[in-house]
Amino acid sequence: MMNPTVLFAALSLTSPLTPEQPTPIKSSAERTCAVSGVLTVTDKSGRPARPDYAEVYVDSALSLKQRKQLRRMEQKGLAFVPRVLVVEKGDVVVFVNTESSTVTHEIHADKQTNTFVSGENSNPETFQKTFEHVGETHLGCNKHAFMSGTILTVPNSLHVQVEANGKWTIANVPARPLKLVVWQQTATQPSKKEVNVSACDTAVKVTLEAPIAHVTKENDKPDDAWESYVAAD
Ligand SMILES: [Cu+2]
Repeated sequence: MMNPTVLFAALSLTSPLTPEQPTPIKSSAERTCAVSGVLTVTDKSGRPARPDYAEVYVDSALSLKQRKQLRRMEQKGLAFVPRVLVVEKGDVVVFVNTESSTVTHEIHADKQTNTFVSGENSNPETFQKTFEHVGETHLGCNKHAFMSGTILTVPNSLHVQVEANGKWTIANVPARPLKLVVWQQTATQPSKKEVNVSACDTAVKVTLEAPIAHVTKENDKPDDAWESYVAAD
C-alpha cells in the first residue's frame, strides 16, 4: 500500500485540476486579436454609395517580414483587370497582356510614389514592377487614353478587403493601440481616413465620402449589398 502523502503528490502532478501558471507574454510573441468594424460610403449629399473597392490596413510600424508575393494584373478587353489591385510593400506585380487579338498596350505611372514606364507590352509579353512605396499608384496606357487602373500598396500583411455589406475584420493584430487606414475607390476616385484603434477594438465605424456618386459600370456585379446594408442600419 502506497503512503497516502506520496499518492497525493503523484496525483497532483497529473491532475487536470492543477491551476495553470499564467503564461508570460514575451515581446517576441505579442498577444494578438481581431479588429473589426463597418465602413459606410456616401455621396456628397449623404446618400449611400457603393465603392468599386474598399480596403482596411494597419499603418503602424510592425516588425513583420515582407512576403514578396508575385501578383498579377491583366490587360484584357482594353482594360486593366482587376481595375483595383491591393499589394503589399515589396510585392512584384506582373502585367500580362492577354488580349485575344493583336493589341499592344503600355503601362505607366508618372509623378507618383511608384513611378515607372513599361514600354510596349504586346501579347504575350509581360512587364513587371516591384512596389516599394505605400500609397496609391494610378495606371494609364499611352495607347488607350481611356484605360485606367489603381494599385494600392499597403505596408504589411495586416489588411483586408471590406465585404459588400461594409463589414471588415483583420485577424491576428497585435493587441496595442494602432493606426488604421480605411480606403475606398468609387468610379476611379479614391478617398481615405486614418483612425486610431485600441487593442482588440470590434466597433470601428467609419464613414467615407465618395468624391462622386457611384457610376454603374459594365463589369459591375448585380449586387446592391452596400445600399441595402446602409439603408438597414
Ligand atoms: Cu492599352
